[in-house]
Amino acid sequence: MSPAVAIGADSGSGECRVSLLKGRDFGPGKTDLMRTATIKRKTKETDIEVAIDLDGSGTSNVSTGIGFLDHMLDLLARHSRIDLLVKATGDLHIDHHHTSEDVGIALGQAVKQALGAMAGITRYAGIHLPMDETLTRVVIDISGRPMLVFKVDFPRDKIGTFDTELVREWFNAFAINAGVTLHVETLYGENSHHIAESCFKGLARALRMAVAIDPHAKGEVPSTKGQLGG
Ligand SMILES: [Mn+2]
Repeated sequence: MSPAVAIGADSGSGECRVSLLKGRDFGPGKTDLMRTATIKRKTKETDIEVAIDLDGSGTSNVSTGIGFLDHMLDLLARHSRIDLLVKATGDLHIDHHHTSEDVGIALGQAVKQALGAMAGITRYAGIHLPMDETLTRVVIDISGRPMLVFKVDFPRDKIGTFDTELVREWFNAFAINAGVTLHVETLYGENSHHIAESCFKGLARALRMAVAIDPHAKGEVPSTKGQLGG
C-alpha cells in the first residue's frame, strides 16, 4: 500500500481526514483512488488554504474569520460527507466580499482537482431542500461547463454582519471554478438565514449524490463524448 493510500485509509479515529492531508501535496502524484485535493491561494486580499476529501465522513475544520460563512461551510461538509479544511485570512476590515468569493474559488478548484478524470461519477443530481418555511431546489451537473443560475431573493440585506448578496458571489465562484453547471432556486421562504442555509445544504446533498461513484458504471466517464470538460 502506498503512503498516500495509507493516509486516506486512516479514518477510524474519527479525526478529520483532511487534517492529515495538511501540508502534503496531492498533485499529479496522488493515486487515482484518493479523491483529495489541497489548494493554496494567496493574493493581496486573501490567504486561503483548502483541503478536501470527497470520500470523507463530513468532518470539518473551518476558519474564515466570518462566523456565518463558517456555519455554512460546516453544514456543507456535514451534509455532503466531504471532509473539509478551510483556513482563510482576508481583508475583513473592508468587508466580507473578497474572503467569501475567494473561499468559493479555492473550494471550487479543490473539488475539480479532487474529481480528476471524473471516471465513474454519477454526474447529475438534484434535490428539494426544506428548511422550515423555506424550500430551495438545487440541481447540479458535474459537466466541466461552468454555469450558475441563482434565483434566490433575500428579504434582508444582512444576516448578522454577513451581506446576503455574498451568498450568490460564493455560489458563482464555486460553480465557475469547480466547472459545474449549478441551478439554485428558492421556491419560497421568508427567513434569510433559512434561505441561505437551504442553498448550502441543498448544494451539499446534490454534490454528495453527483460525486458518488455509480456502481453500475465504474470507471466510465459519464459522457457520450468520452470526456467531461466542455
Ligand atoms: Mn443555521
